[in-house]
Amino acid sequence: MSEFQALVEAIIKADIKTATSETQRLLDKKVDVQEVLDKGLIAPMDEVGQKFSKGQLFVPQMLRSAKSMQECMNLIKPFFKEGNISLKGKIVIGTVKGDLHDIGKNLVVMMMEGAGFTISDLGVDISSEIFVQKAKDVDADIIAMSALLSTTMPGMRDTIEALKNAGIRDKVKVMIGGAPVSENYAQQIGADSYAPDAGSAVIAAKKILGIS
Ligand code: B12
Repeated sequence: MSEFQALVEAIIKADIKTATSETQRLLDKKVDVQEVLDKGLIAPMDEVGQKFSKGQLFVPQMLRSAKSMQECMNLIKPFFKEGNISLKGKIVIGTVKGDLHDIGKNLVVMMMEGAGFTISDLGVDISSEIFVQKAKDVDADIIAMSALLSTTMPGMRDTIEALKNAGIRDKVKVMIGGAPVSENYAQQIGADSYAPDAGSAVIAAKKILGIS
């Protein structure tokens, strides 16, 4: 049985107590932190994401798994600062201007964090100027935008225009999502990627950055 099996199962079952005690046990044993992250936390969250995308798991279960993973990440976070572990890329995320829906966006954040991305979550009602400024500040790889209202979707196009005006469109990939958004809309506005749910968002983000 793999050293990470108990942790993997705890994340999938969303058993926070076992997940955190297993993470601590592995850290105390001086198991490589990168391996704890990759094999013990990211791998089961990948599985949870895939099950969610296939409709085999529902929002509350996914939220609980993501919460378990986040608690374990808190134990691992001090090691990030020492530079011993590599994260996948920097994502600036928010819900577009005029839109206050954030449940789906928060799920995307949790899954992205679980996958090892560094996230700057701007929250809701975010203007194109703020998206662009933050992307510059953190040297983002991806701007990810969420919209739940058909009336606020144009904010996504505005942000792409603002990125062009700021001269950084070629440096930052743009990913969009939210119930009224579609692949077709992504193509229309020149976004790099669209994903229909939080599990697929991780796969799409890795794809546009060319990482596995
Ligand atoms: C909860 C909710 C609210 C809550 C929001 C609370 C919160 N903190 O988010 C409150 C009560 C505040 C609210 C307010 C309003 N709402 Co509302 N709301 C909803 C509701 C019921 C659920 C949305 C939700 O959370 N779904 C669950 C999540 C998990 O799904 P999701 O958001 O789609 O996210 C998934 C994917 O889309 C994707 N995804 C999401 N974001 C992103 C981003 C990226 C980058 C990627 C890759 C993927 C991705 O991944 C997520 C996880 O899998 C929907 C109806 C519905 N069934 O969708 C209406 C709905 C979205 N609301 C609607 C409306 C009209 C309003 C109001 C205008 C109502 C009013 N008259 O006051 C206001 C607007 C307020 C504002 N300015 O934003 C309409 C929108 C119609 C439209 N297409 O324009 C809907 C569809 C209801 C309806 N049938 O009329 N709402």
